[in-house]
Amino acid sequence: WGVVGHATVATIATHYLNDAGKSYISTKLGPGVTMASVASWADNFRYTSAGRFSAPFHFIDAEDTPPTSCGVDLTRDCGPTGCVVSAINNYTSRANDASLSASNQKQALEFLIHFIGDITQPLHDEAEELGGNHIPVTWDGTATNLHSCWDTQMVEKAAGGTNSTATLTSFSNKLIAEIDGGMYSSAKDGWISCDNVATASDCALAWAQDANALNCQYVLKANETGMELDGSYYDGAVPYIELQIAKGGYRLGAWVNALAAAA
Ligand code: DCM
Ligand code: DCM
Ligand code: DCM
Ligand code: ZN
Ligand code: ZN
Repeated sequence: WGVVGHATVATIATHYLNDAGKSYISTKLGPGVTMASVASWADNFRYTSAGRFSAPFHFIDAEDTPPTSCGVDLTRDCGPTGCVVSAINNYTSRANDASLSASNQKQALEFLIHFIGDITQPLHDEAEELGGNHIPVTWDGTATNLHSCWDTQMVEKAAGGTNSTATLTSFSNKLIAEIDGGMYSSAKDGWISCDNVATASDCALAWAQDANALNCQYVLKANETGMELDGSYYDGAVPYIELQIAKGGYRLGAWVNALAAAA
């Protein structure tokens, strides 16, 4: 996801923190530092020389065959340099590792806030055409690629704007209302059925499988090269985008509450 997606995930997560979760965030990130304000830090860090090691942690390249057959195989798909599943496992453990410096624990939590968002973007759980980066499309006539549209253009259109407090507040509140009493109210318990920070790798693999399945259901069904996405493709995608962002936010809130309970 781009900045709006990550900030929305973090804003939704913040809404679901219990008292222990709120105090955990304040202790680890520093007083007054919001989850939304650090949610895209990992995307800046990965392009620095110090942060290059973390670039593979944003995705898992599932070598499946969409749209016919989808699936993630951790042994096959998580390479020696790591992937989003191993990163969530590593940083879940590091966030609560009292033997690490406060700054390393903070960085671990910032990575988690980001990766629990990225893992719900279907194309971050897919190897095909480099997660869609190599599928040329147009967005309102401008040349781009399928991955970028899922990360940014379609999210901004669904949110009603680019990154601003007003956009984040309205988009987050809309999705929170659907979680609490709307179309997600019966699904939400299933989103956090894996909530044991001691089995983070199993949970993250289940989350990757869940998002990867959407590549067969919708994301990679329409893959004629150069297609215009700002039309019927967007209309079909928006329910999945909202679902995945709501899911990431609700899960992240529960994960932080679980980290706080385990600390
Ligand atoms: N690091 C990490 N995960 C690990 C070990 C290290 O992300 N399991 C990161 C934290 C620092 C960098 O590597 O950004 C260097 O770590 P250290 O400070 O432990 O040398
Ligand atoms: N930052 C962060 N977590 C870190 C390092 C940096 O959230 N572990 C944020 C704080 C600043 C920005 O990234 O807003 C730039 O930080 P730096 O000066 O450390 O590169
Ligand atoms: N990406 C991905 N799978 C890959 C490579 C990249 O999901 N195998 C994601 C990470 C970024 C986007 O695609 O969100 C663009 O990556 P980059 O800037 O590395 O080209
Ligand atoms: Zn991306
Ligand atoms: Zn990312």
